[in-house]
Amino acid sequence: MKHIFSLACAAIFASSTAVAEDWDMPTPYGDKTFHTANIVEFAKEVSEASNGELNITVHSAGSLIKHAEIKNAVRGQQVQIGEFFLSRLSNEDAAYGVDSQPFVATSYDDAEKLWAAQKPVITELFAKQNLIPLFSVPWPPQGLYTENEVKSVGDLKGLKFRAYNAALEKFAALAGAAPTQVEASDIPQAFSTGQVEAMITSPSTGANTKAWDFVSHYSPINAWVPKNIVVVNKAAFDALDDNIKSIVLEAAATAEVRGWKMSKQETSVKTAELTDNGMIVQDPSDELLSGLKSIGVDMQNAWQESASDDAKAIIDAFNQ
Ligand code: PCA
Repeated sequence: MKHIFSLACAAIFASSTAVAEDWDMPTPYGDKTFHTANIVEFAKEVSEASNGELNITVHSAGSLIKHAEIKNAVRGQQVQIGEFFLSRLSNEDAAYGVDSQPFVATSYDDAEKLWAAQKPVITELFAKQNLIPLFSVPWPPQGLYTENEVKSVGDLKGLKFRAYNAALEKFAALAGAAPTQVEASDIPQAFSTGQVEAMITSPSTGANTKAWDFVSHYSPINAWVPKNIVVVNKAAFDALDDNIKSIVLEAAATAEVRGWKMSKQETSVKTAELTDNGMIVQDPSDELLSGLKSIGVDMQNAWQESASDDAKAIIDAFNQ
């Protein structure tokens, strides 16, 4: 009897260890970031719903894989799943970058509409790299951080400007500023060492990096609403049992809805945090806004020339 029992235990143990999976999930963003809180909750839901058969460990702030390498790390199965800033892939295809084009989609409603048009196109592009997009969540609308009040585009001239992707680099350069790429987690150091003196980012990233330590003005220019995306390696996903696959997809759908909600809440909460810490939060002047928008128009024209038909179709669908 005892023998049969231990055999049974061994069988249960063997079968559960055979199917239990441990996945690593790198993200460039730190623990204070709402995106990170959202993916930690996603991982928890998957682990709970699967009774520990799939455990996802989130590695924040670029601790496991640097931002620039995350997509390829998932592709090469160095990790099974990961999060990154979607428009960083615009050098591979313009379709990845539509959400970071200045003044195309500037509100959450726009962003939702744009994502609906973008999703099928990038899903196909990712499939060619054996990647499956699971969910995507926007950052709050992007605003301008400067030491002095900016009344027109001319006031940006020569400012050392922090950028996080090619579109922002181009935007800053066209505005006469001097852009440098800096990861979100390196922002405080970049300001304190004088590498940069201005930036465009969300109130979330501004508050999380204590922008008030370096600059005194914030202007919610709401120039675009860029997204993070979570992708999974197709082979890793296909290797899961069907019920675990469903659990992952369900948790992903929940995380997308929760993430958009969190993002919207962040906009007001984090803008208030900037004010509470002494920053002057000021709507942009008409002159500044129209100057920035005209740079956006030039960028959009250039974008149209470089984009594939599928990428252009995203914008057409969005404009309908
Ligand atoms: N925060 C990230 C991306 C966009 C945002 O709001 C960053 O500044 O790097």
